[in-house]
Amino acid sequence: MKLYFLPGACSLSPHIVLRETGVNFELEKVNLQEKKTGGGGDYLAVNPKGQVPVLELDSGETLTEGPVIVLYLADQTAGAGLAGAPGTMERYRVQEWLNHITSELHKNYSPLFRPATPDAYKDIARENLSKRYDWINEHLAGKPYLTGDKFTVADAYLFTVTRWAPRVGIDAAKWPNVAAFMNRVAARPKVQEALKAEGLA
Ligand SMILES: N[C@@H](CCC(=O)N[C@@H](CS)C(=O)NCC(=O)O)C(=O)O
Repeated sequence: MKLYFLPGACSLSPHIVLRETGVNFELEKVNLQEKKTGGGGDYLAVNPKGQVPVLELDSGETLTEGPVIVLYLADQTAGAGLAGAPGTMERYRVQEWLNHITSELHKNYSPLFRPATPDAYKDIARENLSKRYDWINEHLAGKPYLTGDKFTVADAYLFTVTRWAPRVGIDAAKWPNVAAFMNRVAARPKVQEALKAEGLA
């Protein structure tokens, strides 16, 4: 399998999951501005949406959308226990979190990275994120991970997007349970490996 990624972008989430599962994979860094693959090819031919992540399967087929890629990976390596079994409440809880993170966090961060976004819009996006982190902070009280004691693919995604907070003027330290969660996930050996491989550690 091959993961198309950009260092520190949302592709870090499936990158962490790939390492946590222990499968063999390759990485290919994408130039998102020029929409070029690492080898200088047309990235839009890989993903017409022009975004990372993309997971290229051994069959040559590609899968896009981070929350779907991580569930695919969890299902291929069910023994790693990263998303609960399909059809169980454990799985629906993980999906509930993936959906929340993608729609309420990830896509509130995105406009904060675009220079053309008006300041008033950025203020609203920061306010939305703050409200979400208030709730996540409460939820994480007494729990190491989002769904309880076990690390899941949802934790990899929350970690990935919350790493962006300081870059967009959000101080995650004001949510102590979120800050502790970030340290806990960052300390996982496979997460360290992923950060190092992306040049972020
Ligand atoms: N819905 C997609 C969104 C992916 C996404 O927003 N990727 C960003 C990086 S974090 C990207 O590639 N941005 C470049 C662009 O949209 O042109 C997913 O969840 O995978």
